[in-house]
Amino acid sequence: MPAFSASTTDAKDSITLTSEGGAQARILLYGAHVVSWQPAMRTQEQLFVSSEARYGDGTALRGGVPVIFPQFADRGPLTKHGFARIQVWRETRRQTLPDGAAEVVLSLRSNDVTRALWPHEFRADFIVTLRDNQLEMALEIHNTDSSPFSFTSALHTYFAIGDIDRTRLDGLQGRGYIDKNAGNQEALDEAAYVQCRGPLDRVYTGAHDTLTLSSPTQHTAINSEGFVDTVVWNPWREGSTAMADMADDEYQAMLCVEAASVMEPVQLERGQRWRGSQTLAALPLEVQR
Ligand code: TA6
Repeated sequence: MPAFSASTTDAKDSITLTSEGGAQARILLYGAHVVSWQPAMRTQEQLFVSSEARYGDGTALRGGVPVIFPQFADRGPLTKHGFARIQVWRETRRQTLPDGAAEVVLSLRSNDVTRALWPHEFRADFIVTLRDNQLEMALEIHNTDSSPFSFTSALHTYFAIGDIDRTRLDGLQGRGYIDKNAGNQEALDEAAYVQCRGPLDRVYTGAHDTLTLSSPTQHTAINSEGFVDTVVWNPWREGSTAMADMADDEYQAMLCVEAASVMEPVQLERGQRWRGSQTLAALPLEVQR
């Protein structure tokens, strides 16, 4: 099972996109996993990948943007977070858009392995569109079966934030959430912004406006469409220590802000399609609060 190497950018198992103005993103075919995003205006990597990350042979990479489908976490009978992140996807299109954006489409069809786990026919397309200071990731699910199915899903984005003590997430004030660390209790977030001071694992329910993530290395507007929930997760020291694929202190350098559909499974009739996307836009660091 290969260890993840950030320096190998031309490996045959990954795709590197470059926008007209020099932004770069790298996507592994394994999991259609975005593992790197560097907008044109930044010198810092914007996605966290653990120094202990491994991938392949059923192991999901710790960091980047795992594609979660058809089951979020352990909310169902499947393996945790479903199988999309541990399947090898196929590149089906790559193009430059008229505005200079670089785009790639990776696809996954139901196959013997997925059918044995989840008996449905589907096609999944993951579309990554890189503009100079924006990364758009869209997951499209097409029910190619003769009967309906339902699923939960997420883009489990790990942001590289540099210092968890100087990181805040704005845009969730007044929203209800399910607190996984408190036995899935419902709560209302009255705080002006989310700041981690210990382990945090929340599913914010229902649609909301733009979120803004601010840290020493990050000032990013986060928008989602199609996905109706937002998951915010940091395992803190005890969680990092318990994970074999994360160094004990790496919780200080990451925060997951996930576009998700968790509480209400998406229902797809035969022949129907669903699309969910998360768009990250880099903002100048100097206007950070
Ligand atoms: O999205 C948050 C979460 O469901 C957490 O509860 C935590 O377990 C995390 O995902 C990571 O899951 P993983 O299977 O990648 O270890």
